[in-house]
Amino acid sequence: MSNRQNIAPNDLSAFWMPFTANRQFKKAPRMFVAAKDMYYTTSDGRQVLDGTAGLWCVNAGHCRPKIVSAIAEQAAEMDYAPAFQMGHPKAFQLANALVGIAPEGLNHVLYTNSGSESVETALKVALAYHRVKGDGARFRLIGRERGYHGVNFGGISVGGIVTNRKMFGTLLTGVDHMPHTHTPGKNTFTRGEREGDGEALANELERIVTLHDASTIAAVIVEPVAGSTGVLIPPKGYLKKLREITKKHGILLIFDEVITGFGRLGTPFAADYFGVVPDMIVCAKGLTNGTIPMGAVLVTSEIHDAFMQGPEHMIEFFHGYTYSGNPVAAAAGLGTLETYKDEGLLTRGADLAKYWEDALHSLKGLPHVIDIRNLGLIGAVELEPIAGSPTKRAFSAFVKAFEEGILIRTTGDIIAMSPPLIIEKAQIDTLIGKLGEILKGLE
Ligand code: PXG
Repeated sequence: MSNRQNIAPNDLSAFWMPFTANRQFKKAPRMFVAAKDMYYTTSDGRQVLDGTAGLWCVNAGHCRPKIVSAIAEQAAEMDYAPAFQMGHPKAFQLANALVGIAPEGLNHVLYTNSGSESVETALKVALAYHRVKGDGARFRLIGRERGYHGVNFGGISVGGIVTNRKMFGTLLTGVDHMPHTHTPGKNTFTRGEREGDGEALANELERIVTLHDASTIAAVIVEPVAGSTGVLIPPKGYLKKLREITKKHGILLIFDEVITGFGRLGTPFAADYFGVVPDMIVCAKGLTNGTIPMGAVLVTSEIHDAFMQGPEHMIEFFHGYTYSGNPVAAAAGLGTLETYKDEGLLTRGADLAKYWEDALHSLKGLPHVIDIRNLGLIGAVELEPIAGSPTKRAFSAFVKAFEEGILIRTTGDIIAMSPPLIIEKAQIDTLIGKLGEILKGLE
């Protein structure tokens, strides 16, 4: 049976799709049926240039041979091994490989199955860490306005996107939020990081520490570059200052690198890009190139070692998932890291970043474009909302883009792009060129 068949809309009702306008989608479905390198194939046989690495995860491009064969071979050899009180070699190999590319000092890995679970895991490690050190009064978790840390209860509690929070009751208690780093209407069309207000914004954390007292705060969690909320680039010096303040007060700093991890900024992790080493890194997505669900939390030896006490037959940390370190996912992770290494992908973004920046900023002056932001191989084009119909203009751009053969993402009236790290300059030209034409034709 061909996989190119058209699927009738009334076949689509059973699947309640995630973060999707279900009724709109099911009236006019957009389906991908195949993918290779930089391109998807649609159900009607068209090629679509992937401007978003799937959902920020397919960093090595699609259906890469080493990853495909690693998955196939592992699935045939050993599909599953119990995750608790048993092991299998690839989970250890992958942990070692991850530590090998991680910033200095992040020497231990806990596995999860998604970014959301990685966030929950990191928050729980933070609380438990202080407790095993005899500092259990540190129970507060500090996030940031407009932050996105997945969709589970801890993540939406420390997160700051109102639509993701308002339906879900009281969330976690003991959470506070720093202000976001965006300055709408100011600093527009900045290339990369802006100067000026980094330290002042980070100092807002001091205000929160003063309010609650440092002795009650367990951890601060931030995305080094906020992605889902619309690509907010931190001002220069901001993350360094957050590190200084957290260190001074004995507060753990968690970087949520679900988007920024694995080469997105032209360095293995954003921590490397900004020269700031957190106490934990939360990751997922690019870990397996989007193929098999898997996430991880990298932690320092200081954190890990604090748990390694008490009788040796006792479980040290009461947490984990059935699929933590799943063999097929671990094989996919190894195939992915090998592909990144073979092709220098974790640093390739550094060579392309300037070309990407120039291409993006060439859209300045086109109709409705009110801001353009970029860092590494991340880019955002913010559109003036249609009065009374927020999000409609960007969504029309998204649908038109799909029809014209490019895949972009929108959040609110912001178009976000994050192509696979294998993208060629000519493909950047195509992506941005087509987007420009679409913007010219928008209502
Ligand atoms: N943290 C961050 C910073 C993320 O960006 C998650 C956690 C949650 O990961 P999971 O694997 O549970 O989805 C994310 C996910 C988008 C978009 O286009 C972003 C994400 C997911 C889907 C779409 O903005 N980020």
